[in-house]
Amino acid sequence: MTNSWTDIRNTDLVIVMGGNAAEAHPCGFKWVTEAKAHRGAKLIVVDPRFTRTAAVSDYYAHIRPGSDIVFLMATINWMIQNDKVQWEYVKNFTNAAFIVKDEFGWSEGLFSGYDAEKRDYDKSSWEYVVGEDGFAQVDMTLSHPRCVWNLLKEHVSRYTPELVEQVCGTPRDRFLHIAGMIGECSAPDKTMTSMYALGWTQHSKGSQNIRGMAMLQLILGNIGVRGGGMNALRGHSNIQGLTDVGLMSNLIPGYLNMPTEKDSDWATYMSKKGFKPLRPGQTSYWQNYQKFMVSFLKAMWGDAATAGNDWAFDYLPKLDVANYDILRMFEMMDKGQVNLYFCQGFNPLLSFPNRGKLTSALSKLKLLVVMDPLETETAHFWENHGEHNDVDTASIQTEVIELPTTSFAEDDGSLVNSGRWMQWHWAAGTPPGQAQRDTWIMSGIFNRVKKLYQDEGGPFPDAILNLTWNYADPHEPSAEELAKELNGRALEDVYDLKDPTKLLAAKGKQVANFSQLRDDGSTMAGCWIFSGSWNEDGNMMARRDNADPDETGAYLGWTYAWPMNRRILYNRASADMQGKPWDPTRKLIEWNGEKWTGYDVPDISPTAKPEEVGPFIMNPEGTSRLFTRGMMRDGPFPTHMEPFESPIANVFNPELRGNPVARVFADDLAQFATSDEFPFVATSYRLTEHFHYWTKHNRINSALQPEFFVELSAELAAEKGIEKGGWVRVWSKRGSVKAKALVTGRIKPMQCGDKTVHCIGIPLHWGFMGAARKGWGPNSLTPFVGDANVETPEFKAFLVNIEPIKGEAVS
Ligand SMILES: Nc1nc2c(c(=O)[nH]1)N[C@H]1C(S)=C(S)[C@@H](COP(=O)(O)OP(=O)(O)OC[C@H]3O[C@@H](n4cnc5c(=O)[nH]c(N)nc54)[C@H](O)[C@@H]3O)O[C@H]1N2
Ligand SMILES: Nc1nc2c(c(=O)[nH]1)N[C@H]1C(S)=C(S)[C@@H](COP(=O)(O)OP(=O)(O)OC[C@H]3O[C@@H](n4cnc5c(=O)[nH]c(N)nc54)[C@H](O)[C@@H]3O)O[C@H]1N2
Ligand SMILES: [Mo]
Repeated sequence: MTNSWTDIRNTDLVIVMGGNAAEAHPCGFKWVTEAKAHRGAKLIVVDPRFTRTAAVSDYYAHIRPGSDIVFLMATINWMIQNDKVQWEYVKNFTNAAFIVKDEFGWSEGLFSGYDAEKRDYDKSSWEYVVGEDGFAQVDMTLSHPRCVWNLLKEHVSRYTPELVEQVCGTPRDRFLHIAGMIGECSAPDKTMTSMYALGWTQHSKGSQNIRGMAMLQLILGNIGVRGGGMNALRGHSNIQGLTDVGLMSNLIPGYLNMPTEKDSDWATYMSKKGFKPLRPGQTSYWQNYQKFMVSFLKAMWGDAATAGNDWAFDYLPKLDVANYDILRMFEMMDKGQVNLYFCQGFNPLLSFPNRGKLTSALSKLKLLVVMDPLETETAHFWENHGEHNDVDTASIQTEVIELPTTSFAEDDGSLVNSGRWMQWHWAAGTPPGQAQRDTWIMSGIFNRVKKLYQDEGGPFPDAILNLTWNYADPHEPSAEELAKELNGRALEDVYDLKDPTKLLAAKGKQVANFSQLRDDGSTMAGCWIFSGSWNEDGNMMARRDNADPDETGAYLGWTYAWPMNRRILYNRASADMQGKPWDPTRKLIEWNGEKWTGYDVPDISPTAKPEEVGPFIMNPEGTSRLFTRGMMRDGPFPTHMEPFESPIANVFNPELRGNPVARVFADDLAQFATSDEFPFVATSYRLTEHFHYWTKHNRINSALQPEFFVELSAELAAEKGIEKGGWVRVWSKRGSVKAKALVTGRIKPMQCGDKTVHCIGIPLHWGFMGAARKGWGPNSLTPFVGDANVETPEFKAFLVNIEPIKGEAVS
């Protein structure tokens, strides 16, 4: 989230598109209710299904799964056509004025530089014109034909209300009504908030869906302001923390990059992190990259990381592919390239696509270790459960070891919520039976591996033998010790860079925040963005002061929000070029002639003059980006792409299938279907009454939603002779499931041009372990392909067929 849950109460308009907040985030959704009750805010929902969020909305429209880019680009087009643009914001705070290279272009659904064979773009034309002075050229009048604004105008001109009707199946008048409601929020004193989750991410172009809304929010001037923002509703209680501490295979904690094999040494790696400002006087905060990276390496390897050995840079693994995401790992497993799979707090057999392939992959392992408090399907993948897991046990040679762990409720630690609040929690129970904390188990493994290297040697043991491990109990580091390590401390006395007589942090003390981190080896920090969360003032994450002066919803004394306890990112953009709030009634920060003051921690140097320094300090431009340059693999603007399995051809180019740069493994390509055989669009989702695959182990939840079902419209049921409550078979090119039919008015057939599109909804909570009745989920059916940028699987739009199963009783 750019903003916070509590800030949603400050909005005028909520758009829930690509999520179902009332059911999947019911506690957070209360802030929508607050905004409606106390500010008269309105709620728009755009979803293929009439959800319980839709049930309390002011306006609802249905949309064909996987077509949101058309809707969003058409909304931007409508804003431009109807002059619903926050002009001062767009000109000064976005890259609208930047001039783009002549070679950049778009035609027939593709941008310049496409190479069909490599399934990739040469992105060199997706860049600004840079002058001899090293700065990007701009035209503040926005009249230059090659400025971002005019390129955007042309790009979105193809997306008309008629195209929305034809591609999204959303009636034109519904689209226009929504555009009108959104348009009101271009006024500087009106804000809209975007709440989204998997309805947008789980597509092969998921990142571009989100870009589309981010661009719209920038055009309306809604980023960095109270009641605005791009608000990703995170899933698992600590999934925000997972990405923050770098659990993605291509990340190092704090969103630093894992080196690739092209980064043959430290100098080469760092040469790509220069981040020279692209406009005069801009902050370009990533210029501090080296301080964060060296502090991380010092946290990892302490005294063994020295200037002489480039801070032990060589100890880090170097990626030979873009990333080792889960799809790639299972592909490799299936090809027999993986011996041991360590599966911690994860149930991929049910949660990843194409269960047939996953079963085959797990069967090729030598050893599978599962660390989990529950008996998961993944740990029991080899067991025959009749039709619910029909495997040939005797032919599977994988050895499986289950290590029972505690769950988060039996642990101390911190959970980072969607709003980046790091909230400390205390264990609420003692672990049952032989369950042990994850830290105990992992320490045990580390200590044993280290001892093996010590006793027997082996190639390149340095990274393991030199790993810092100074915990009071080396067999079980405490949550406190780990949290302090993430915050970081001074290894030598640290002085003010501008005043070398001023001591900031004495040797051995916790650093106050990341401004005290250094690149000369005098500091360490496990995760620079967490710096400030446990400093010499104590555990800031444990704070529980709910005072809310001026009723802004910021709660600056409640826990700790990274970075720097800032509650709204880019908050300098809440004020105009003179530093005066766009909306005085929703003041956030303000320039008082000398410095920034106000109700949040300024997201800019406190003395940076408003006319000189741009609000988007992480970008070398100082502005936000309507045109992303070469940052996204699939284009600097979002362009419409169909799902890999779609009933409709891409209107711009019928030859294109799915996202033209998404990675597809050869065997999977052969398993993608077309709509002549599989005519119906399926989408998958969760239910309020269950949490993934945990709560089916709980009798109360299992009673609330006892049985696997699929949802379909009354029209499709009539067409297929399916009875309400009757059994149906649903199958895709990859598998088949059996379910009860929920015939509902919540899903309607959609008219896309001359094609009627029927949608089938599939909830995901059933398996073959636990207290609930056995069942399936969507992932026996889903395709094995992910988003081109981040590899989130395409769970939300794929093709199936359906038929009634005759002869069985209707319950
Ligand atoms: N009770 C409960 N709450 C949970 C969870 C749980 O298991 N149970 N899981 C948590 C986790 S990990 C996560 S990630 C979040 C997920 O939170 P959400 O993303 O809100 O949940 P989903 O139910 O997966 O999907 C949301 C909606 O997207 C819609 N949708 C599908 N395709 C499209 C599309 O192409 N366009 C648009 N506009 N909408 C589409 C679906 O119809 C569905 O209503 O929920 C979290 N909260
Ligand atoms: N078709 C389809 N598939 C989907 C989705 C979808 O919308 N559609 N949603 C996707 C999403 S967003 C998600 S997040 C995934 C969820 O997929 P998973 O993460 O695989 O599902 P969970 O059941 O949440 O598994 C988490 C496991 O962690 C265990 N656990 C809990 N606490 C601890 C602990 O402290 N230590 C350890 N070691 N284990 C612990 C739980 O017992 C549980 O077995 O599913 C994905 N799959
Ligand atoms: Mo999730």
